[in-house]
Amino acid sequence: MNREITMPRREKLLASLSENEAVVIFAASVGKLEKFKQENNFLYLTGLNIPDAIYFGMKGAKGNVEHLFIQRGIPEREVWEGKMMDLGTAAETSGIRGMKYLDEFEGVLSGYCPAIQTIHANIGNLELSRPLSYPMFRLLPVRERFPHIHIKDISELITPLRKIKSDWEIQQLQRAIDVTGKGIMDIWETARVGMYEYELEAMLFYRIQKSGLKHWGFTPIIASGGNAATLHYDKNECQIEAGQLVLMDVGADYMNYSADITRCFPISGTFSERQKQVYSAVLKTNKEITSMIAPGVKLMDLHLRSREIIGEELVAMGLLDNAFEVSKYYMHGLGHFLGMDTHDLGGRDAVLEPGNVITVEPGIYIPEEKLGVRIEDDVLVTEEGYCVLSQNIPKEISEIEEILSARS
Ligand SMILES: [Mn+2]
Repeated sequence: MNREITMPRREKLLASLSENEAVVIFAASVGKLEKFKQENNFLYLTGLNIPDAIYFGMKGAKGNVEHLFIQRGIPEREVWEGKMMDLGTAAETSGIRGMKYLDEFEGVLSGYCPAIQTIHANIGNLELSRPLSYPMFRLLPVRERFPHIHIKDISELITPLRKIKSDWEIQQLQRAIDVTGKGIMDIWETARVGMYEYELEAMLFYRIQKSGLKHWGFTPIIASGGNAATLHYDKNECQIEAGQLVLMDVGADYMNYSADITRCFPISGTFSERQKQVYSAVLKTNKEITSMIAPGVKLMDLHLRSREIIGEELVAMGLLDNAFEVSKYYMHGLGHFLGMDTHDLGGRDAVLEPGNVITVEPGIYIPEEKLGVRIEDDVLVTEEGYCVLSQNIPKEISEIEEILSARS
């Protein structure tokens, strides 16, 4: 991600500030022996995959000011962590002129503070039951010494930007989706009765990495039989038994853009009559809701309509007397915004706009029958309506059974 991509984003962000408002975005830190994953707002605005840096932007009386604070390359530390990025490379990649070192942050920020009214930072939601985020912790001295400054979470400012995806962003997301889809289809050809859920997880991750993508977008769910009725089942520890339907809710990450796909398949090769019935009801909902997607449509209306359809289907199947009780077997929302965060910025009250990407993921979960079905696609809202980015990943019963029948 270079400066041609990130500079216009920062220009838009700073343009949305009032005079004497500032933005402070903290990069992710390196966890001990953990894989580094950049903070998404920082990456979105700077394109830099370096830990512990800080971006500062401000709309001042004399125009915009920008600084980027990065770590000094300390030889003793570089022995362990590798070469640090130097100021010149960071400036070249990001297009930020006011480069500084991290140990200058407090001093530089103090100089601007008397003029600043509001700081928008990636502090997250302040909850009494949870520890302060690292960005809030770093900004506490500001609140103490400059009590006139309001410190607000950045999401209000950055959501309108991040929820409209550029063509470049769609390309990254499409890559993540295609690799995920190919992995899912490979699993259909490889999975056998008696394998463990974690074996499928390992095989899928191997294929994702072999395709050049390094991370999962989120913890994968591989749920056989009744495990699929636990919505966020992520233990992936059970042995898959003959006759079970296996639900895989998975997504590879590419350039911090995350796919989010759910497919279900019968481990024995064919759907039972009951599995077919429930699967068909979910598939019908998935398709009808997708066809409603267009600019101006409310995400909430898609959700409500999905409840109506599934409610009717559940009554027809004899599972409910009254469609209003749909929550008994369909207890989650229809979908969410998708992007750098798997549950991306956007919110449930959103009205769809061209450039939004959302998931469509209706489901039916029947614990007493040890059965759970969800079919999840990733859908781009276009000027004309919609484009299903995951359309190449089969979801028809006949298509899935055909792929499974090719197993030896
Ligand atoms: Mn999802």
